[in-house]
Amino acid sequence: MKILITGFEPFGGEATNPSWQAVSALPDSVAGAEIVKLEIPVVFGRSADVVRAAVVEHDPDVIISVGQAGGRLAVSPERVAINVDDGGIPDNDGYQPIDTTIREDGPAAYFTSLPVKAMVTAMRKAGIPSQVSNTAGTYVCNHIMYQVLYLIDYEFPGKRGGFVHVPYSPQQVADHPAQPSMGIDDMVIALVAGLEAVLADTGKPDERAVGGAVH
Ligand code: PCA
Repeated sequence: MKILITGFEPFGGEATNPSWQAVSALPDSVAGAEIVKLEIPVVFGRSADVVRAAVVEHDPDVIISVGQAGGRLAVSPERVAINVDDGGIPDNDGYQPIDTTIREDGPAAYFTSLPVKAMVTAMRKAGIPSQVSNTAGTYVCNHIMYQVLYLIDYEFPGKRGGFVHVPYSPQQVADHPAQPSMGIDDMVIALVAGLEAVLADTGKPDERAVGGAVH
């Protein structure tokens, strides 16, 4: 079993991106599975090319991307990716799409094929705040999640894919007073617990746990 897990380079004026800091600190093996780590650009389109090349090179069973969601309180596995790019800020190549369809021949949305409820339960059992998220936004994180699930749908059947957002790191909130943060070590604990939940998953329906949102 092999898992490809990606983190992003910094964007939006930040000096660091906690997603890559946490991903790069992961062990090389979790529950017997090989963990392949990859830093990817915060760029529409090119991020997906980089991930696709790594999928071809490594042939992973599972592809998980991790990104920074400044302002969030908890590590949040994403339920769904939508077929739209709508950049609130330009990407790292200066491109700012507005209401652009990601894949003309793709569905309006893809649900993750990861067991997000079981992942949240595992992260919480490991002592880290976690909750399911029902929107990955419309920036590069939603883009890469959609692109990975599209690639699995059209080109790499049988693989599983999904996305996890992490909060700011404590270092980042020195510049964002009153924003929540989480230490990189805690993100690593959460990600390992989430990976273990993915690996323990047998493909049966996800755990039936309360995790919805009222708004
Ligand atoms: N977060 C951004 C893109 C890269 C990242 O780490 C997002 O949530 O879209």
